[in-house]
Amino acid sequence: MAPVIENKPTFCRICEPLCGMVASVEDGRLVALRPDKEHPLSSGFACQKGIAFAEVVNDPDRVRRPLRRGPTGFEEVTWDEAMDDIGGRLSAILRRHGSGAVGWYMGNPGAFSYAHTFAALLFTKGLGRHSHYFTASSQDTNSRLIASQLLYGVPTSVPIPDLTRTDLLVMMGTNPVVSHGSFLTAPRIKDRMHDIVKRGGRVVIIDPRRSETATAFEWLGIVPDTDSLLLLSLLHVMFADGMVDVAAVKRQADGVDWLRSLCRPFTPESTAASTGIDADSVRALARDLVTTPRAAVYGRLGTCVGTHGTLTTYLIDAVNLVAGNLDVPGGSVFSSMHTLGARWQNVAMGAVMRRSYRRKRSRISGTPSAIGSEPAALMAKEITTPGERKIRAMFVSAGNPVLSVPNGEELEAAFGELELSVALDFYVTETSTQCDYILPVTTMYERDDFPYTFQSFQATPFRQATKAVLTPVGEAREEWAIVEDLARRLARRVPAFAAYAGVRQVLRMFGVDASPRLMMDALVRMSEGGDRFGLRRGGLNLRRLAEELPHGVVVAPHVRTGVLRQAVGYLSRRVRLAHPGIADEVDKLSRRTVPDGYPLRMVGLREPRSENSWMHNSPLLMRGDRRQHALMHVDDAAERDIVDGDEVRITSPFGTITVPVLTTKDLLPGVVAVPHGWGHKGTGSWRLANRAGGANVNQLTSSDPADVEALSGMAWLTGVPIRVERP
Ligand SMILES: Nc1nc2c(c(=O)[nH]1)N[C@H]1C(S)=C(S)[C@@H](COP(=O)(O)OP(=O)(O)OC[C@H]3O[C@@H](n4cnc5c(=O)[nH]c(N)nc54)[C@H](O)[C@@H]3O)O[C@H]1N2
Ligand SMILES: Nc1nc2c(c(=O)[nH]1)N[C@H]1C(S)=C(S)[C@@H](COP(=O)(O)OP(=O)(O)OC[C@H]3O[C@@H](n4cnc5c(=O)[nH]c(N)nc54)[C@H](O)[C@@H]3O)O[C@H]1N2
Ligand code: SF4
Ligand SMILES: [Mo]
Repeated sequence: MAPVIENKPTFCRICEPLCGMVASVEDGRLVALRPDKEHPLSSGFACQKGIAFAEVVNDPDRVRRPLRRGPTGFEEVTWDEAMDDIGGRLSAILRRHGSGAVGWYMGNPGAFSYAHTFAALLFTKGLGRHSHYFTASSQDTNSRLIASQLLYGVPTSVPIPDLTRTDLLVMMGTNPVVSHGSFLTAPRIKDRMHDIVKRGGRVVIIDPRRSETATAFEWLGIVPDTDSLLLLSLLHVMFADGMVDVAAVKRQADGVDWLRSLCRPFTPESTAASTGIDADSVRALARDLVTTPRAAVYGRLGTCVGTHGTLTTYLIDAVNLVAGNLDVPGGSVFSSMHTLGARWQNVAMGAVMRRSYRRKRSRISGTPSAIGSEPAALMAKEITTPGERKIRAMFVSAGNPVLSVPNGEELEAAFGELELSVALDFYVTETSTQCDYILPVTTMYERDDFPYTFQSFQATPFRQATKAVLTPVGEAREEWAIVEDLARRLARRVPAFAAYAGVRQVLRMFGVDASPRLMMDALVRMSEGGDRFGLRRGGLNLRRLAEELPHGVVVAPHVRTGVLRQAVGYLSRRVRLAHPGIADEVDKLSRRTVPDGYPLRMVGLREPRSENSWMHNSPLLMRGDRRQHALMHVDDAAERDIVDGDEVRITSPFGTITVPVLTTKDLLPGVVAVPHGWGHKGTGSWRLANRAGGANVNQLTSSDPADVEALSGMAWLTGVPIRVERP
């Protein structure tokens, strides 16, 4: 009998466009993945990583059964043995030291699973209010979220460019041709950007490197970590040259005069030497942003991970506001699910978040907690520093912080001090190899999903949900199920969990499974296009999405505008511009110094065939004997007698690495670009990744509390001072 192959529509959850995919499945097992031609937005596009994911699902190096570390390495154990021991040891730690002794780090892929996100958060917070919660956001998004919290009163109100309607798109610190967009869910983003040019508009890329995106559009080179100066000078010009419709801006925002005096000293002539962008270009850009009716500035990773990420992000939004481009068609807009009562949810959530921001501080640096999480750059010190709330038990799910946070070696060593460490992952990575247990988890195609995290960043309002399209590989379990199991085991010993387990038990007796899935269903039903629990015939719910609309559905042609008053969590319903913390950051700009002996600046670099640290074990992605390379300007190389392919030593005030270098003219002189996510050193089980090796660029970044960004706890990952030598 011929094998029966089913083709199941679903979507990719490696990165943010969430491209439509068709999984060919035989007997519950994945045979192949191909792009979904019937997906309304990605319409037949998927990148190499999306296709290669079949190799991750079926990877022979994948962890299939729970692993426990023994004297001679990892050994397989049963789920029951693993969970029993973890539950017992965790309860003992909790009894002795309280919830402050427990930490959880959730990495980037966690954000792509609603159930995982809820599980990690509820579990950690459920332990008690002293527990530690870290996410990859402090290397990624916290500065963006805190800028939103300051401006709009609520961290989750994040404006995005109105991609499908704008005529001037200024993109700072982002390379969407390679990254496919971030804080901006837009399948086929490159095509959408070309559309702007086709309709007579412009796309301007502000970046120290003539990136793949800058090559395809207009490039304005900027010295790393100076974007806030450029933005202050743009604001200066707009105000000083009388371009601003002050009355209109004052209808949207409080503190306009405060902002005007904040940017007064920053003439474009005074910032040019630092930014490398001359005064005439600044004036022209300011004028274009004001006079083009549909214009937007957008910033992403490169503007989030500098020394003043929150300030830079705040200023991007301030430029959009002052230029008259906030919350208008083609400008910087708030995409939202438009859930019933969203306005009051924003007020309530904003109040809770702002309160925790004021009150909860890192015990190491005093940095305020950003959306309930602590700086991951300080995780090692949270483990090694004695005193109350010293971490003794650590969970890591969907993260590889030994490679992704500053000073991986420090963190690696710190893991050795833990009394209990548990990884939820499907690989033995540089991080999970340090743990006492590795619990095998399902990949995205082995679980149902609704991409909750990304609903508010959609350039075209869209909904898609999927069922699991495969049966779990080996004994893999979902994170939510693992946390549930652990919570049940703790319930007997930890009061918070007893209450939690009890409530769920009672609900179950009434036939209600109070799972994250139920919450997602309620969200879909109460949001734009939803069925309002039956009140709106033909409306959406989670089951209908997954079963009847498997390719997804566009719920509105464009992002709604004129919604600022709903997006703002302050009772004033207006943007709040005046903040002492922002003034402090501006103050610090003039006091920045660079230590002697580090004449160059390091920036990051994402590659089309990598996803942070975790896709280097796919033969398809690693073909051609791929290796990590740093990029350096030809003139800087020549000055140091360095030629293409040379191994060079890169030294920052914080560490040293050795990498091969490629020379290029597509960089500002003085800038060196180094990809992150490499540095596989044979401790993990991923054989191909180990062979490719590379260097961990985060040995060059700082885990010193003084280098953690003051307002949001962000790691400092760009513009790091370095020198480069032939070893
Ligand atoms: N192929 C691939 N795609 C990915 C990922 C991946 O690893 N590989 N990772 C995913 C993740 S986790 C994320 S968060 C997104 C990120 O996606 P993006 O936000 O697009 O980030 P990057 O691709 O890192 O591009 C950042 C750009 O900022 C520039 N830059 C560096 N410093 C500065 C600066 O000081 N000022 C300015 N103006 N520019 C600067 C860099 O040169 C670089 O071109 O990508 C996602 N997509
Ligand atoms: N120098 C420098 N450092 C950076 C960056 C940079 O640009 N420069 N970028 C930063 C950014 S934007 C980010 S987001 C972080 C990422 O930081 P992390 O999230 O800590 O690191 P990843 O490499 O993404 O590791 C993801 C891990 O999750 C596992 N995994 C994949 N899918 C699943 C799943 O469904 N469930 C579970 N449980 N595990 C899964 C993978 O096997 C892998 O071990 O790194 C940051 N670090
Ligand atoms: S662009 Fe991102 S979401 Fe789309 S197929 Fe590639 S990895 Fe998957
Ligand atoms: Mo990220």
